[in-house]
Amino acid sequence: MMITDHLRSIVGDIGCITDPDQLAPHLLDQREKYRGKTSILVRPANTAEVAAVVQLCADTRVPIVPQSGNTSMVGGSVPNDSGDAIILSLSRLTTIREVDAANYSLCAEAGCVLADLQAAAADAERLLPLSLAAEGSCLIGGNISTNAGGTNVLRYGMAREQVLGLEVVLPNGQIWDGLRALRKDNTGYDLKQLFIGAEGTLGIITAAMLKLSPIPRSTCTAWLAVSDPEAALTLLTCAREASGDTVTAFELEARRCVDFVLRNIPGTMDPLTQHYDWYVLVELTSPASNAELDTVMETILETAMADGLVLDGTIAASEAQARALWALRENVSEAQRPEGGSIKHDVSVPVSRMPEFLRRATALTEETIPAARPVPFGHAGDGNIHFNVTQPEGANKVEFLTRWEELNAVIHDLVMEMGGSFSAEHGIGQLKREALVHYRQPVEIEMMRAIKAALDPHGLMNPGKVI
Ligand code: FAD
Ligand code: 2HG
Ligand code: ZN
Repeated sequence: MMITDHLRSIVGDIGCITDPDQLAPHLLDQREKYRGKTSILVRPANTAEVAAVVQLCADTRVPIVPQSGNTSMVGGSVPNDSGDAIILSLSRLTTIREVDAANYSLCAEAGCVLADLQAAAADAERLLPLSLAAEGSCLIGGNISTNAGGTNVLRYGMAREQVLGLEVVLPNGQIWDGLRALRKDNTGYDLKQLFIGAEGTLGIITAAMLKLSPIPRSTCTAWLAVSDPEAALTLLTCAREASGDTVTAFELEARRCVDFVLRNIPGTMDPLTQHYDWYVLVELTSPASNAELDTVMETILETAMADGLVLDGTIAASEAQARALWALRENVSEAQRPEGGSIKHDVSVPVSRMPEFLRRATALTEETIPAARPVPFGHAGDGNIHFNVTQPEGANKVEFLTRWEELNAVIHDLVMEMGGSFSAEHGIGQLKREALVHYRQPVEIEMMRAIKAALDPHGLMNPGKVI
């Protein structure tokens, strides 16, 4: 029997896609940088079927590319162009197995859409804090496999900090049930950490026990113009102190980002009459219904305006207004597309050095590609800047993108010199494999290779990614 027939006997016709037209969207990454090949995508219906597929692939030495929402920013979820690998999609594992409100935990299968899990937590009057612009299409298994960040990291941490336990199918097809719903469990190595952020190179996550938080009952969202990133940094400290550390989001963006959004995303509006160089979106939240966060924000702003940190701003008076302010931030990534080619840098530095980084990175970009347009934005409260650089106006996109590695090297060298990271939240995938070996210490690479060899001795799990 051919492997395809074997796979079909495990997952049935409904779980097999072999039609080239249906396969096509699964072969192209969302940035349209990598196009791979495969002859089959399998969609198992449950953990037992995942395990049977993985065991068959282990026995026959067929590589597997796990795929969730295919929103990876680093080409992690598409196969290479050899056509050797199958795609294993988790999209049919959609059961929420348990919500335990008193334990502040939720157990869900890997194929649940992040936004659906946020809604399920909210139904139980709890918060699943992980939040990112792709939340309507990314799946929780993909989020955990990339250790996703997003807009609430400042307060709640990355995906890793929201995982209490995992169920994983190991590369030999064994099922590991690590779905413990405990806050405290010091019993040997914390094995789940191996799979969080492993980008599918060590096993397949089939379910997760997630940590929930109290639901916010008071929220205040403000859109503020600041003179420069230094002012933003001072404002962050003031806001954290004056609000009793209730700052949940602190997102920075340059004027060019706002221009791109207003120009390219229908229905968006500039809430301020004048133009400024820099903006921050600040959100305060509290589980207390009487937290009076608008008053807290107004007090923060009075002082910040008197000190010249904040030049202008608006506080959302309704949920609809808050959503409109968020649209100015969440659409920046999408708004770049119509402007042509974009060379991306998902980097972090210590929060205290973020203004220095922005100054130096902008100057280096001007030196390297003079008319290119820096589009810096991101999770400034975490020191994570998406230092994206859009092509010069009217330039040739393909020609501009040939400068990708050159500009990456300049910006990544700067980041490393400043004690930062060349991949803050998007991971390594195919895009940053060489950078990983270049920038991480040999001893770190050795440890990573040892772990990979121990768990996946035949190198079948997402080959060509990460390590
Ligand atoms: P995929 O893209 O399908 O997969 C991601 C990786 O995990 C791949 O290597 C894949 O092989 C592996 N994988 C997938 N599922 C499993 C599984 N069940 N078991 C083992 N391995 C698996 N990221 C951030 O961190 N912060 C952001 O703010 C952010 N914003 C984004 C905004 C937009 C508009 C887009 C398009 C992407 C954004 N991302 C962001 C990038 C991306 O990492 C996240 O969207 C998300 O975490 C990926 O989830 P996914 O379901 O699409 O996974
Ligand atoms: C965001 O924060 C995402 O919006 C996307 O991480 C960043 O497009 C990008 O580079
Ligand atoms: Zn981001």
